[in-house]
Amino acid sequence: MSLLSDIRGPNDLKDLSQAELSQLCAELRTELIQTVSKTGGHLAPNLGVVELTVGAYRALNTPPDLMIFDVGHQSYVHKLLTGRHKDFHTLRTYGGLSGFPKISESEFDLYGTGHASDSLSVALGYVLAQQSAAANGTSEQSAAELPKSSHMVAMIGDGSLTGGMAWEALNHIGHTGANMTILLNDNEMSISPNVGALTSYLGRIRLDRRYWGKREFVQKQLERRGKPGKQLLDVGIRVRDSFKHLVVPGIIFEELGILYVGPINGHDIEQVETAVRMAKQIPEPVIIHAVTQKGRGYAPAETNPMLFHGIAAFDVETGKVKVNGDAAPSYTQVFGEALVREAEENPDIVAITAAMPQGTGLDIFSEHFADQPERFIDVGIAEGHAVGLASGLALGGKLPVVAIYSSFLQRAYDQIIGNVALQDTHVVFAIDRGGLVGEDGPTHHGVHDLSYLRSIPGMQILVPANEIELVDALHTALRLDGPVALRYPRGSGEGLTVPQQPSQWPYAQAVELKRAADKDVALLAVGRMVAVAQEACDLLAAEGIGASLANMRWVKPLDEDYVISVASTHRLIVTLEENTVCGGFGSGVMEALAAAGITTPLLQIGTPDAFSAQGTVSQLFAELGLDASSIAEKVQTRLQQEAATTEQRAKEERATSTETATAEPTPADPAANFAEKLQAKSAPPFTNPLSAGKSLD
Ligand SMILES: Cc1ncc(C[n+]2csc(CCOP(=O)(O)OP(=O)(O)O)c2C)c(N)n1
Repeated sequence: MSLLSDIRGPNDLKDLSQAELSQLCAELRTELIQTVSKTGGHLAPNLGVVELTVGAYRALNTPPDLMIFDVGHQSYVHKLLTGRHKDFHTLRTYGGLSGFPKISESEFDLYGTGHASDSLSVALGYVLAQQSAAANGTSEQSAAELPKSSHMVAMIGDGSLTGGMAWEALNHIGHTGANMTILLNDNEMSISPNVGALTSYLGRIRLDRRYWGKREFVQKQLERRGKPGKQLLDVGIRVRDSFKHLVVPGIIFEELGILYVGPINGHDIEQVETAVRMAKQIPEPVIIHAVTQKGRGYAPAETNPMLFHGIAAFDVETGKVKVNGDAAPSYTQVFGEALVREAEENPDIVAITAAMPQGTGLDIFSEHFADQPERFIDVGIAEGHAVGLASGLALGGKLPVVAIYSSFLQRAYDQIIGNVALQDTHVVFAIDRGGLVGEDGPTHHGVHDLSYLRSIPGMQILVPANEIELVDALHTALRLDGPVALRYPRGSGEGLTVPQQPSQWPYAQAVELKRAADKDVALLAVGRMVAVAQEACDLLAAEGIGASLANMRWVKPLDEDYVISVASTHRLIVTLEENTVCGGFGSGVMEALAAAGITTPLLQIGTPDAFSAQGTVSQLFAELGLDASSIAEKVQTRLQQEAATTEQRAKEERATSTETATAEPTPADPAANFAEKLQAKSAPPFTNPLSAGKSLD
């Protein structure tokens, strides 16, 4: 008899016996392993929080009590306990359950997370809003909308606790004394082993056998906190004599005004439940330090929690990833290997990651230069610091390469502007996951970087179209001055053989790939869209439409001479990018045309001004009209519109002319000829059911 399928909400956990709880945890683990083995996802983090989530929910009354999850990659157990068991097989698929909490998915998902270290700020804001409503009274309606007497628990990992935003929140939480619980899930891991002084600090607490693992101690400690009541407790909190400093673990939190409880065994439901129950009763902020094992209960994940942090589909028996043997090396790998070759030549190169050595390919670098550890820096989940640090390193004579995913680099926007661009330091930003990333969905799509970087004075932005170009772009970026960004997508390259000796790109020059005899349209593409545009060119050619094509390579500085030259000779300019059309590459082309006073029609194709869904990249390309047939269809439609407009204008001009008012267009009229050509060729136009009605124009 399955217990899991009968759980409708967290309150259903309350009546379960110890034996049933053990069975439930086993069922949860089986479900996690079976589902993620098919869909891929964050397995090890979730296996590690099974008891932590169950124990916390047993102590809470949900709703109105609520839990919020930092990053949210460990929220699968929460999803399974909050009415989503039936749909769990759709995890991370197109139209299915999100791999992260999502407000629109469930009333139990208080907040849509995906990026690290923000849970404490959000939780505090929520608590303060409730406090304010309770203290001041709001309008009848909004007071009614707020859940009554709810308690907020924020679950945050030791990795995410390294992020600056979490410490800004701790600072504020201690100051406000807000009644909330921080459930610190300490598994000693970020994606890779956690780094930094805080980690060493937590490690010292963990290793102190006076506290860890002794249930009596936990019990006593909790009693000391809770039982004597608030009055005693207040005294207890305030009296911070030196002896207590020596013996009470977690003093760093206590000094900030946050009561520390722990360390407790995060796999002991009773300990977790007791701790959360006590924390709920204490009208102060409390941090419960729970020690857990990442990947718990599945041997391959316990042995290799890094691999199983976020894993593709795998074989449950062997724990081996089901790899496509023919897949070309990823852009990430090509970048990592190329940087090693460059750094062999240039001893000033220093590589920086913000807790993502594997994800960015810098693990290759760190292993290669293991004997020069000063050349590889992992700052933890601290993107802003990584960028500030890079600028200082550059000022000190180093050549820093900061490798960060496009969406996570958003965290460091101020540092990119103030610490790097304004100082004109030569920092190279290697921006991985530029474009649509697939199943991780909207929090992780890297579709804003071209826009947010393009507006920064002095920023140079290179967008390689394949893995050979990636190596060349890196080679080029390392030889420029000032801030330089190169951005490339997630996943496999095109399978091209990367030459050992890279080439340097001519500065701000596009590469024309095709010049059509009939200059109907010029496609200007960057990155992965170059290959798609090539296909679109072929489809257009089959329809008798002459399409020229250029790989623009440089989003900034733009090859304006080239843009102006094709705009002067073609009927339509089309820009193609895997970035939002708002302020991206196409906007750069538009600005260049406007500045030159050129009025050639422009069609900008990219991701829309909306958050894109999760799914495979090809599903998303089809949905967003970024695949070749959708592009060809849009181009054809736009050409027809332009031809019709031109013809209409010509008609109006003829009508106003007294001599030729009744004359028919002559066969030599180019607009009429072109309109005829399109009409003859284009009925019916390309059919793409997936893109119907979803034009991005
Ligand atoms: C701002 C930001 N940077 C990087 C990441 C990538 N990331 C996702 S989970 C994770 C590690 C989190 O470690 P921890 O909080 O300890 O959770 P665990 O997986 O160990 O349970 C990282 C670095 C992110 N989601 N957000």
